[in-house]
Amino acid sequence: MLDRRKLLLGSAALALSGCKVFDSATDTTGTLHNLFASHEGLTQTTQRALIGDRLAPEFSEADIRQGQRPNGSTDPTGSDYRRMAETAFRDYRLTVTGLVNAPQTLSLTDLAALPARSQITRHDCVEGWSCIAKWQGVPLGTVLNLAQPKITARYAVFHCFDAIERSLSGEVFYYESIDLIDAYHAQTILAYAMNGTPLPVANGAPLRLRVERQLGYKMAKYVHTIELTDSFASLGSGHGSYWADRGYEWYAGI
Ligand SMILES: Nc1nc2c(c(=O)[nH]1)N[C@H]1C(S)=C(S)[C@@H](COP(=O)(O)O)O[C@H]1N2
Ligand SMILES: [Mo]
Repeated sequence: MLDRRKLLLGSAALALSGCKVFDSATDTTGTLHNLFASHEGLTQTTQRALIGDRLAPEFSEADIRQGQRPNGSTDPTGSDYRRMAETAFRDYRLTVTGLVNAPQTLSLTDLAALPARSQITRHDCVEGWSCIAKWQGVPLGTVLNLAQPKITARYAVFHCFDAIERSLSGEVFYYESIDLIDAYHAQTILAYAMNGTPLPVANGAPLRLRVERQLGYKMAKYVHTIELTDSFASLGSGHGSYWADRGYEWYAGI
């Protein structure tokens, strides 16, 4: 496992060094340095100790130089998803379930009625590109409070509409998770708008996670269910996320 991880991270590093970074004017050396540092043995605990409650940098409208580059799944093909997309996600519902006292089913109208937060932040993909975009949505903590997490809850798991992998043994739908420290961080939001328009399908419509102090793959798009758990032993192969199950870090701090 460790060797496979080293191998993968080695190829990520190569991809980074050979890649034209999208937002080259914004502190690329810092980004690259932090990426390497985070993958070279700094544990989650050490990163947390260094980071504390720090906010990710926020930018101004003038720093938005291009659209958010779509990556990973960009057009889920499931028939339920397609039907909702055709009617502007009127029938979309977010389910909040698991270790909660008050499970929730929320429409986009319900979510839009909650206090919103807007932030202009930089998205860093492990492949070596970055984009600055404005994200608007509802703080995840606000939604979790509606559901009243049980004292035993430790993680928020995000289940997504897109089948990222298809094989003879079936479809694998994208999944991610964060701990409740990050879930309640001020900049962790469920975004329904981007750069002033409803979230495009390519970027995760109708609802995607923003967790600004971690890498892009943590920011689950096409979220339909948030499940609070105390472990992810029974999720995928047990590392807590689609990419973590394939050798990447679960805690992808930047
Ligand atoms: N559901 C889902 N979420 C996802 C992905 C995906 O393939 N499916 N890709 C991840 C990766 S690797 C990145 S960099 C970002 C890309 O977000 P964007 O398409 O808005 O740029 O989404 C992340 N979240
Ligand atoms: Mo990514």
